[in-house]
Amino acid sequence: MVSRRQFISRTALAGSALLMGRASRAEAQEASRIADQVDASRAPAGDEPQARGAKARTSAYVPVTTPNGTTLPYRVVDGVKVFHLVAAAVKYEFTSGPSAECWGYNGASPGPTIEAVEGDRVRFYVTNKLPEPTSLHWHGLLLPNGMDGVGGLTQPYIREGETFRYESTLKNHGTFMYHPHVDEMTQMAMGMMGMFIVHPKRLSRERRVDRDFALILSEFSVPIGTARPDPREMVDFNVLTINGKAFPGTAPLVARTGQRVRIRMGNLSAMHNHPIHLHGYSLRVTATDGGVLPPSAQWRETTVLVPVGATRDAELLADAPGDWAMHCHFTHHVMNQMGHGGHNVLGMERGDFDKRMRKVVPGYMTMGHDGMAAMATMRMKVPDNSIPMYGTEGKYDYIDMGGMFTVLKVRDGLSSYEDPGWYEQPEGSMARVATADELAADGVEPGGSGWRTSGRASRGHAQRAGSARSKSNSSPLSTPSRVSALCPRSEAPSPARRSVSPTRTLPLATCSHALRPGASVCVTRCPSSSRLAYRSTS
Ligand SMILES: [Cu+2]
Repeated sequence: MVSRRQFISRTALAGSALLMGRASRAEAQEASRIADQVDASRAPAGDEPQARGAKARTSAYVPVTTPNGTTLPYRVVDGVKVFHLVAAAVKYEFTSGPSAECWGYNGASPGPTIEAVEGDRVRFYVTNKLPEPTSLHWHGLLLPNGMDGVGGLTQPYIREGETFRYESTLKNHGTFMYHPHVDEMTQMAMGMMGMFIVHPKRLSRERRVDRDFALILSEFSVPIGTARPDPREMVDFNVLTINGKAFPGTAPLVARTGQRVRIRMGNLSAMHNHPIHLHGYSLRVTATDGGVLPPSAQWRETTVLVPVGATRDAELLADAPGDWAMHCHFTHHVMNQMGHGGHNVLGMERGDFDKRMRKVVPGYMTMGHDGMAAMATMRMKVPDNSIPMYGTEGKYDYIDMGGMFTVLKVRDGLSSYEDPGWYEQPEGSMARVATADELAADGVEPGGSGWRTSGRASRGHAQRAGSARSKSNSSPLSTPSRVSALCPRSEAPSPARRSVSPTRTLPLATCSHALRPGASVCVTRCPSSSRLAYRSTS
């Protein structure tokens, strides 16, 4: 039974194969096979694994999804997969609005993701429409030396207007990249790069995933108001991108609850490694561009450092629905165009400074004296062709991040991988403003510091601690969980006995790090959580 969607995608792909001229039965079959794979990846209701019960099988991979990007089409000629990349200038939007003249491949920067299977014979035609020579290097692929694409070393330059031919058999599988190896500094700073995914010939059950994402990280220096990235920049990059987009232009990674997800990350930034942090999950790093790691060598992280000129595959089981932030943990890499000049005015008492300044600088306004969060929503007019510093309106408030930031959206029962919108938090599961009753019940004084020493909560603490002591002499430190909190300053209190009430004596450790001058802090270790608890006693 062929669904309507299957029919359309097969017809389209088979049709495009026919239109390419040298159509054959093999090509049509190949197109149909790709259509099946594409269909499998895009139909959440029908994408159950086909490898169930089989230890290993011939590769029927789930095609890679490149958020904000595309996959490079190919045609099969006499058993060889033939691809064509055209290097040329491209007018490019980093996020909605501002654009720059970048250089890329096939009208995109970064170029389309190349996808093939280990053992494939592949042929690449590379046409140079740039104003200078180029070449194409296949980063991480094991190829004959003459196909390695290093201008001058392994091949002549591809000069303006020329088309070069690269051909090889894919020996290794994994997550790789492609980029020029002539005038590297300029050409990569202008956006010339792409991902190259080689699926294994035989796909073990362990390596099977339901969603497979490819992300390439890059950084640009586009001085505000200018039209092109500045390749000379070494430090101050102001447009940080995932697949060429800065948040809020980055498309989310969408998965259905229960799916296995692989996130392939490559970094071809000029100067920065990027620690990519995913909220809500523990990532398992399963591969680098050197190959798949054996299970014993894989490691778990929540922040995967992706060095320049390297790739990392990280995997997770999408068992927690929600909108999970995923971003570079360099705080300056989750900012859009940010001026780094000027003086630090944080904490400045403005007084009539602005008024006096406006006499010499019309419209002058001191910004950042009380933090920068408010600047996100000021809707200040930004110079021509620049990206506002911060992000976008979120479901609950403003999301004050930009740059290398995206969202993993996990949902139950998805019927499509289109952006499902913002997550609806289940009743009672979201952080919110505390009520006065709750504060009183837990003895929290928002205006003070530490815990209340009188009233219901503190009496309750003393009573509970006392009763715990009476029940068990060996565990007198029972600390009610509601007063359990990490001591903000010390994790290593010196043991001591102190009196905390006129009538009850508890063995407590004293912490020399007072929460406020003159206050002393009792530190205990909660026997159930083994966390340190602190309580102000004055
Ligand atoms: Cu970064």
